[in-house]
Amino acid sequence: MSKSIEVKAADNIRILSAAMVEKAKSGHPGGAMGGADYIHVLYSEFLNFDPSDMAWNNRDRFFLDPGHMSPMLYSVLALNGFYSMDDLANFRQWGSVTPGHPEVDVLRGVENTSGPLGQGHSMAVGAAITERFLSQRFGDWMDHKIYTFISDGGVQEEVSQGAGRIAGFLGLHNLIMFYDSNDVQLSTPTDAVTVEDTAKKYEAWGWKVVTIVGNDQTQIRKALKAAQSEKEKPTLIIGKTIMGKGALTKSGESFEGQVSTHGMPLSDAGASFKNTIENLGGDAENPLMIFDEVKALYEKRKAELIAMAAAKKAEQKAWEAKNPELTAKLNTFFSKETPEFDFASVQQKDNSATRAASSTVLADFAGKVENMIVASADLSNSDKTDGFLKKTTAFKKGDFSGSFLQVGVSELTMACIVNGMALHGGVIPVCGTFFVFSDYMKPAVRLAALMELPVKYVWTHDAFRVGEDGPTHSRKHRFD
Ligand SMILES: Cc1ncc(C[n+]2csc(CCOP(=O)(O)OP(=O)(O)O)c2C)c(N)n1
Ligand SMILES: [Mg+2]
Repeated sequence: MSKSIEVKAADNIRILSAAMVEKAKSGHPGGAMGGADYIHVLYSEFLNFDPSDMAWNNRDRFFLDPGHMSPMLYSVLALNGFYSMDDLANFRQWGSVTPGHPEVDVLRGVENTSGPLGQGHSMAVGAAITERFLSQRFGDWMDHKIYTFISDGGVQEEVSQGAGRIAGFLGLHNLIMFYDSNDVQLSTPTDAVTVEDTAKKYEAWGWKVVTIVGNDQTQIRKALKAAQSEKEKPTLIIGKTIMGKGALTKSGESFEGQVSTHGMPLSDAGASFKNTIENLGGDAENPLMIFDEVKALYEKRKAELIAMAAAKKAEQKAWEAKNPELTAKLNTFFSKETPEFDFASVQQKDNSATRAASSTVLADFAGKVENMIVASADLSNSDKTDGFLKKTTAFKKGDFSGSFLQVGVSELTMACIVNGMALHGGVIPVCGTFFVFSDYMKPAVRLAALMELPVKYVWTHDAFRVGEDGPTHSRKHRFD
């Protein structure tokens, strides 16, 4: 039986992924090969963006969590024309546009820097909140979806607990997460470390969960369609995928599902690169190529996407004509400019504590800096972000009219969420907690710095004198 064009496209992604890693003599082929079917269906049928205007504000976003699966992302973006075969050949090389783990590059379709597991999908939660915030203010003509891709590592990372809880609590039905569940991780099969029923866990948090064969494109398509029309809950599509799909040994036996293909070239892992590429329909001598039919399929999709975006932009123009004031506001929101603000007009009391002074400023921002979102990890009345909260309301399911996010006690989640808000754009995210708990946020603060995100941190209780509460307050106990 001849292969369908759909399978051929996914095989093309597998071939490119395996070949990039082989050429670089390092990287992660196995996961990328397993996730190829999903990523192909998503990009060729579901993800809305404008290939002629990649920074279009109303595009759907795709947030990758397992950055080690970068070959999969670069490959599908190469099918879309954003990376050349030379770019793929330079994978992981100094100065190349294809670093080992993706670094935010919106114009090429990379929405977030990823690698530290768990952060990518948590950023997606922040982007999904932002989409709801903006849609509520400007109208559903600007609705779009936030897709994210998680793997076993991201599900195991503790931050997924906070991200999953918040997304379920807020009923982020615009969030669609694919879990590449291949039962293999870096050192072992997953059953060496967990007996968790992940579907039940996400259901308990208020998600809609569907489990499918993650290499079956018909099932992927069906699950994505259902997720797109979901109106109440975020969707988790658990795709049971095959690590290293298509991999063969020297003697032509299957080399699928092997832990060794997680993080080294196929030939080092124990497979035959030549046999694998040939099995997938490629040319082992010249594997970095795109099949003509696949090229044609993506070119056709490109034309459709440009036409769909043009229709959406026309709709926006019509809305703008009817809503000049809102249009001006929308433009300010996305301008990345700090709104005019007269700091001299802020009235501070003499000798007030810095957190009280901060609260006064935040209270003055409320209502004036309309795209500011303030979050706190269950400390709003202590870190004094409540100065802002008192003038607005906290987000709840179906109601994003306020501007405050009560994150609960989950500082790392909060820091990832505000990163996702900043990446989405249109809002100015601020988050607060005690200075001493900034340690819990550090991995996301680091990524914010790497991505140069304009996120604001309100860290309070950093004085030596607030010692009565010992380890939860004093900076003294942090540096001792
Ligand atoms: C926070 C963090 N800890 C550890 C790692 C190192 N690491 C990279 S991938 C991985 C596990 C991979 O398992 P999975 O996510 O299932 O990917 P697959 O093996 O299926 O490709 C680990 C531990 C990391 N990238 N981030
Ligand atoms: Mg895995």
